[in-house]
Amino acid sequence: MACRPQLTPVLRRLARTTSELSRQAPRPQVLSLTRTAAAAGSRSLGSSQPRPFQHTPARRKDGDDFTSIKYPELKRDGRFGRLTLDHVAHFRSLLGDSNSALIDGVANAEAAADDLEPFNSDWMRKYRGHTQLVLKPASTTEVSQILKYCNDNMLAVVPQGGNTGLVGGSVPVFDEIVLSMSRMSQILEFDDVSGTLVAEAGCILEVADQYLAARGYIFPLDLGAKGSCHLGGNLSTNAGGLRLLRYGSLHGTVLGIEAVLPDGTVVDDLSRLRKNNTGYDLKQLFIGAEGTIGVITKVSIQCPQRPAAQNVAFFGLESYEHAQRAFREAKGQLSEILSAFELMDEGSQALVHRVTGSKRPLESTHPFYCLIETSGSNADHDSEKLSAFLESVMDKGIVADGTLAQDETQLRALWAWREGITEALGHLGGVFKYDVSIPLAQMYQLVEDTRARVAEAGLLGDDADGTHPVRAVVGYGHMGDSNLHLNISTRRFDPRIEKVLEPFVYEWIAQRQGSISAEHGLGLAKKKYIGYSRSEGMVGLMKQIKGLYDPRGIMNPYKYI
Ligand code: FAD
Ligand code: 2HG
Ligand code: ZN
Repeated sequence: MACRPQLTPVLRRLARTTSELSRQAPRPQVLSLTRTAAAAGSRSLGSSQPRPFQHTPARRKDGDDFTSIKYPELKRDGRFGRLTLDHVAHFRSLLGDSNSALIDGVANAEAAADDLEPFNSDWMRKYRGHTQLVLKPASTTEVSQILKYCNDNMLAVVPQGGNTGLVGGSVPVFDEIVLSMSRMSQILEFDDVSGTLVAEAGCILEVADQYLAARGYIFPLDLGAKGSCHLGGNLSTNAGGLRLLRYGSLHGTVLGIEAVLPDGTVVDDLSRLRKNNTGYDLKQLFIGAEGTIGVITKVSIQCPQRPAAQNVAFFGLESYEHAQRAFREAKGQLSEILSAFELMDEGSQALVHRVTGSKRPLESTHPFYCLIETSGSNADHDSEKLSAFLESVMDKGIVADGTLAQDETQLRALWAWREGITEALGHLGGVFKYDVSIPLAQMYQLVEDTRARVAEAGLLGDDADGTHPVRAVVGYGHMGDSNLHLNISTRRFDPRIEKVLEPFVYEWIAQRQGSISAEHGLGLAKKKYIGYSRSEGMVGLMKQIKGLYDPRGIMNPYKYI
């Protein structure tokens, strides 16, 4: 992927014409989360090398972080059977005796505890279940046999991909069986004329993208957890990510799926066709179903050609109004080469800086920053367009300061200031996360109103002695998709925080006809708030679909609706 060193002179020229702007030659900075990650004993999601998700090696001895204890209103559904040694023996007969296929805590809970822990705990360490059995099928037939048996015996099941979900959907609440898709990770087919990729659901997103890169193609989804999340998990959450603006939603790019219903029926809809109007488009129901109606086993997806040229610019802006103007200009001037438009507030960038210690991309601080990426096939054409864009937004006083990546390393370093926010926040303590969609004009107002409310309640303070339980209220997200991530970073648990935030945030969104879950899904975290964004009638229809596909209710219970 070529980045255009020629862009630097453009910025230098602009610096001479607009004196108040402190533009500079780009300074390469690579965010290093690894150091702090190791120190905190926490997890690190790389973006360069696909690598398995690093879970806490040792089981936590304390029990008060179990979901069942933190949320006493959740009660185990008595209709579900309890696992017995006979059940485990049956699963061994299906999958074989090897540890790679099955983790058994039924026979000896204590001995298996450390192996089970990564499957019981979510990425944020906010949710923790009590599973005693992890099954790792290696084929669709095995998934089908497992689900049929579970359905017949009323055993509840949680499908699990890379376990990077942010709403507690991928881990059990009580003793549900975890069905891990990690052994179904093969790329099965690629057509280098049409760009159609077919892969098993457990294929890691970054592995698929690297496979495509070697063939001149790109996966039409990219997100910070790409080194760990699975394609099946991506589809099941209908993940949006960093380039939805350019490549659209999975509802458009996914051509087909293979899935297994709870009764073992294989849904054979692995179409490779772009057009297929023969009957209901049933695959769409599985995209965003979060494992509540079946298990996705294979995916067929339309992949675009990998852009030959890519550029990234990082800007500082004086207000949210300026960010909106920059977005309007970017769409108008960069049109078909614009591939990402991301927003970060100063609070979010200050926290990344605090965690990584990396030198910031710009000399001065600003209330807002935008990261713009362009991707195109003609480097000269793209460069010309970006130069004209930069000149214009600076001349109009929309952008206060900016820097451009001059090579791949700098491009990655600039992206890290955006992609690294979630991980940095995770290192600082607890986080209340809201993933919302609101009409653009009002989007950042939610952060300001929430911050004011938390401050008025006397909970917010960036003090060294840690007097206040809330460290910061920050906002960032996919501005190009009107998708805001409101994050409240906390120092410690304090019941007053949640009371101040909820239902305030949800009511605020509902009043503006927004969505309380723009891209992360409902899982356990948002289940009870669905009514703020969906009418009773719509929820009723969803329940009918759930009842039709999963009449015994064994799939990912206690979540979603
Ligand atoms: P899991 O977390 O394992 O599961 C998620 C849900 O899908 C669960 O309900 C699970 O039961 C179900 N599921 C998993 N696999 C299957 C299957 N094969 N069949 C049926 N159900 C299944 N999300 C975004 O949308 N955009 C982002 O930009 C983004 N950035 C992120 C950055 C970081 C650092 C992190 C930690 C997360 C981010 N996420 C983002 C959230 C998360 O990565 C995505 O939701 C991702 O798609 C989840 O994939 P996974 O394989 O980890 O699924
Ligand atoms: C992102 O856009 C992800 O970085 C995660 O969707 C957002 O952590 C979050 O709230
Ligand atoms: Zn996001």
